Amino acid sequence: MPTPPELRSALLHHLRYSAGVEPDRASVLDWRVALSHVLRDRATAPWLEAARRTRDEGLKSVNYLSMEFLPGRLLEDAAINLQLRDAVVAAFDDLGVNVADVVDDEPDPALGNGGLGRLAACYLESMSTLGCPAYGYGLRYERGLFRQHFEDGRQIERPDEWLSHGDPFSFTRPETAYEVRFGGELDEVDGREVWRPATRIIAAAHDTPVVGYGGRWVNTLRLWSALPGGDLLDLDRFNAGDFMGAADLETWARTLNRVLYPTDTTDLGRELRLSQEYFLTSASVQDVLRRFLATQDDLRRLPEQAAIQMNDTHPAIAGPELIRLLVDDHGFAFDGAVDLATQVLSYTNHTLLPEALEMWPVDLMRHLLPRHLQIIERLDRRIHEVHGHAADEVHLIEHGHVRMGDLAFATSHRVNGVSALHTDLVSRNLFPHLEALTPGRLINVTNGITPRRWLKLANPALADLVTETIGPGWESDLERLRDLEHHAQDPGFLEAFGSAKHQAKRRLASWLADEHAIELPLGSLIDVQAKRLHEYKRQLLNILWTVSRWQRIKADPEADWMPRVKIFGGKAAPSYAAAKDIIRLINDVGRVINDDPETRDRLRVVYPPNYNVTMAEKLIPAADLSEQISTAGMEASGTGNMKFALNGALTIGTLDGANVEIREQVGAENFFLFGLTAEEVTARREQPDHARTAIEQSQALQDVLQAVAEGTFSPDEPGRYGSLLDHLWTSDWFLVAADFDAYNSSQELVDRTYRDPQRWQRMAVLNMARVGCFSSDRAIGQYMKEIWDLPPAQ
Ligand code: H2P
Repeated sequence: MPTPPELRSALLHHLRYSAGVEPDRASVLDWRVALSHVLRDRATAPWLEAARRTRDEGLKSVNYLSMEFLPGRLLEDAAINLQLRDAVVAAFDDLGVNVADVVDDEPDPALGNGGLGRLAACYLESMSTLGCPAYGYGLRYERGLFRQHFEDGRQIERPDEWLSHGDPFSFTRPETAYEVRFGGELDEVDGREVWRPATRIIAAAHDTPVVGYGGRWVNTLRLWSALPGGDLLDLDRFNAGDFMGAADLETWARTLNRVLYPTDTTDLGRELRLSQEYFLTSASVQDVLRRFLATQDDLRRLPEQAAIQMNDTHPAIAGPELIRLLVDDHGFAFDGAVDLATQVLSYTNHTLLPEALEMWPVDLMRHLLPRHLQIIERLDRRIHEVHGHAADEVHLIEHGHVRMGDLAFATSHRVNGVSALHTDLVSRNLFPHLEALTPGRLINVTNGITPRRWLKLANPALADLVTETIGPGWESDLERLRDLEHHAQDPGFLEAFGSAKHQAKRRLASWLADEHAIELPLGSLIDVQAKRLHEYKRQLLNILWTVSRWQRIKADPEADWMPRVKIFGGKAAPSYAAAKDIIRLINDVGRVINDDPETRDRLRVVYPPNYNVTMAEKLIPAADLSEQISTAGMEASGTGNMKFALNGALTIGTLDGANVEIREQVGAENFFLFGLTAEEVTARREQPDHARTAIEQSQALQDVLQAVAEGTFSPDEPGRYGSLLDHLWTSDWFLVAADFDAYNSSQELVDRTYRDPQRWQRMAVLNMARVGCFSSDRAIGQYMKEIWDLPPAQ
């Protein structure tokens, strides 16, 4: 373990030789470059050692394919896991450099949308912590997800330049590169299919070390980018003066990893997205085979050495790709290749939403991946040959589309849902026929979160209190938090717990003031909904209730209202008009309410733009109340719900996703439950005119909708929310109206409970103490045992 003076000289060394400046001329960026190199150096020895052991001891490794990774800032997390954070702080102090500025200088790579990408990052970190050899495979989007701004309350998207100052914590490996082919024709030569592709793009690796807690094991996050190779530039066209046209192919190649998820509402957008998915998958699967063949030559043994996990359907082309490589390049018979691929592959389903279960038009597939389409058709025939009539309802291709969820299921030996309720719904509503053909293939692994980032890094005051109270070690054994239960009645501990929350609120307040010129009234109940914007997550329910609260305060200003701050964080997909309307409504309502002198000391709306992992690290520790209010049956799991509970917030939520299990763990009396159940949701949707009926039964909701319709929050354009209101009155698929009154009653109970600070804190302590099972270490332990067939810890 290096001492602060050793770290200090290492920082000075890298400042000089990696950043190329002297200390008196160094900018914050220079210091960050130096720190990145110092930490990377420390990660490198265990990283190389992990790779060597994996090779020499023939350890099986996991290959986690994901179109999204939301790692958050890397440096502080690496310092914590290398157990160097205190020494780094001391070294910078000694150098007279403000370490907070250096940490804040690091961009937050937005290589994902929300929970799915963040889960991938938590899992990779847990695999390192548990010593499970693993590669995370993704794309190195040059610009990531967009940067969100608000203009007149509307979401505006701007490119996110996270790489503009380089990526000093990673290694670029131009020699770890694979050709990925697209388009072209199929030929039959000597009875074998030969694919003659039209385009070949080189995928090159960028590796980021992922340090496990304690620094004993380090895995790799390998992100691909298209290499603008010489072949991509058409020199004849260039020399003829057509400079732009000459670079067409090069532009297309770079487009593959330019942004995350281009809008797929156009044909070209869809083509690009499928190309991105194939680019990631093909490069990764080729890499898995190359690594295997570097030490062995009998590919039939691949399942003993490699597991490939498909994170949702985005990499579902992995099945056909692995089969293609085995058949076309390694001489396997089709059936043998399918069996082998299935033993290696597994698939996590993260959603029941039809729009997220990809279906690619057959024509597009034929145009882009003709050989894969042929393999999928053959797989489909094979299922029917093997299972006969039992497979009558199973179709990998239907209505001119390839069903990627079914394809992923059919080519995996294990499929998992991400919470108990979700897995049950997947089994009943999504894959009932496939599951009947292969009983036992579908299992549940409830999601988890890493306590290193989500408690130790994000909430230092609370983390220190936990260590003082129950001793160290909880970071890698989160069930130990149970010991806190013994302190739930101790007034001294409850006071310290309350003061840790207050510190987190102060940190949030100073960040909001500095970055967004927003004032946070510290004496209020801090109520947070932070997640991707989606109608099913029901930010709309939250903001309509906020309007209702405002109206009630105004109607009875003398009453003793518990002050609240409603904080929102989240981005909407650029083409998702309804979600963008909701964003605008939140901002419009916020402007009116926050300016109202009659209510502003009792109700505020705060919506800082550009929600990301770094913002989550500030919001979550400060929250008193966690909003997990999705329409039951629609949120697969949620992981924010776990992070808030771990940080001592109480949840107001529906019986949805992992809320169900969180409530079981923390106790029904420590959870604010409301709303229809998943079954009731299904039944309610079938009732004719249920939307209108629900609104007509709620005077409070009618008052709110009337205010919105009259333009109270959009006086310059009273009709602004016409379509949103229309939807509520006529269809209300997400059952905002049906749950409105129940949500209100639950919110009133929140107020009453919060009035008794000791009681609230006791409940919060019990929440924290009882959510240890939602550690991603537990989840990964389950994946290792039940899916990847790996021994517990290596
Ligand atoms: C999704 C699901 C969440 C789930 C997460 C990880 C797709 O994330 O909707 O319920 O917890 O995957 O399994 P999100 O909505 O946050 O983008």
